[in-house]
Amino acid sequence: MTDNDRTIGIGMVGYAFMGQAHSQGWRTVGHAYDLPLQPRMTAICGRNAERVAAAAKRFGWESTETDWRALVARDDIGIVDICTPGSSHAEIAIGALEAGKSVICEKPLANSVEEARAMVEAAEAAASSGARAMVAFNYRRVPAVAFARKLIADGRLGEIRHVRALYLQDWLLDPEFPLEWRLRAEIAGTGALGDLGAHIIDLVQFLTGDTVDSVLGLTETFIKERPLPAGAGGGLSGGGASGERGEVTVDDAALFLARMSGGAVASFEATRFATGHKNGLTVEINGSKGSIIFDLERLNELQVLDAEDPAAEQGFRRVLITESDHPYMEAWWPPGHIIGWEHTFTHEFADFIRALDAGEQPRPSFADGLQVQQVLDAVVRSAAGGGWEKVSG
Ligand code: SOE
Repeated sequence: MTDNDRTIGIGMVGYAFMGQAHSQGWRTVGHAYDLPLQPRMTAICGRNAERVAAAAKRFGWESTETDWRALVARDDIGIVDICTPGSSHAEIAIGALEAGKSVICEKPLANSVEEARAMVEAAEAAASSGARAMVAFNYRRVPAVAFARKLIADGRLGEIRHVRALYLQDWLLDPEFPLEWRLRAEIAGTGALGDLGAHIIDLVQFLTGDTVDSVLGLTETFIKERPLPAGAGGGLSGGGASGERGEVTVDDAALFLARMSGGAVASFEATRFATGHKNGLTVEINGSKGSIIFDLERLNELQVLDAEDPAAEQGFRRVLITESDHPYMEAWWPPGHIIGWEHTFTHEFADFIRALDAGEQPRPSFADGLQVQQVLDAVVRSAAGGGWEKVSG
């Protein structure tokens, strides 16, 4: 904890999986890092008063709101943290920015390019008053990823030729798994593409420093109908007990090839049907002087190959990214004492608070989020039309 007693109130919207993960980050960040500004867990917001009160108690928030408009109007809130499904991101983020609050918003930034563009405009308009906006691509904040970024930026891999990025889950294997919000286009936008594909698009662009220029994609929905969840509302008729089923309106899997702005070729695969893979995110990058492999399930490690080593000694080295001078690791434990997935949120909040205090634009910005949205959009167009699509800027 810093000696500094300047504080900034956080108002978080949403209290499900991401709300819980972000709460953990906010609880920790001011204790782990010496920040110029102490975050305060001022208020948590959700539509159901009883449930949001229970979440506040469990996660450590000081007060509750049941309407995001009331939250963003509060004088004791400086940062609004959006952990809701994609369909509400634009409305809440724009409302918060117009109220002069800084915003951190879960990914993907929005459900469409138009919404994302409106969010960028709101962020640009609010910047003159000191408000800043960031999209929460948390995997940039894995120390091994940030370290790999540095190796690549320093030219250690030479010219980048190949990128292979996979994000594999299997939680939809059971055809009786209910039609939850992530499977409905009007709430989630897309399926595996936006939920998982957005992560690997951002990661690849972050790691290589290049952007995706054009794509050739396909998407598939293996199970077309699923049981309505018990008590389903929000436009779904009936639900649960009746045994009624509803249409899955998003992709279960999305695959695409890409050409990168720096000349590399890339392949991406995002799926919720990779039997046996729970949250398998891997990125491999091959350059003229070396390669790296990152695997989220071994997030404290980076595989590094130096193609300039004598041929007889060449091979991937497993580098343990736990030294205090590795990115973000100064806050944690002695070398070899590993960290976990939840630390990515702590790290992203530390970066966000520091940027805010310094009057700088935190990255990834809403403009970065818009650019990822444009890649997603190009994949959707390509999957529908069957041909290569340019990512439109
Ligand atoms: C579910 O598919 C999910 O929780 C994503 O929404 C997250 O962004 C990802 O980090 C893990 O998987």
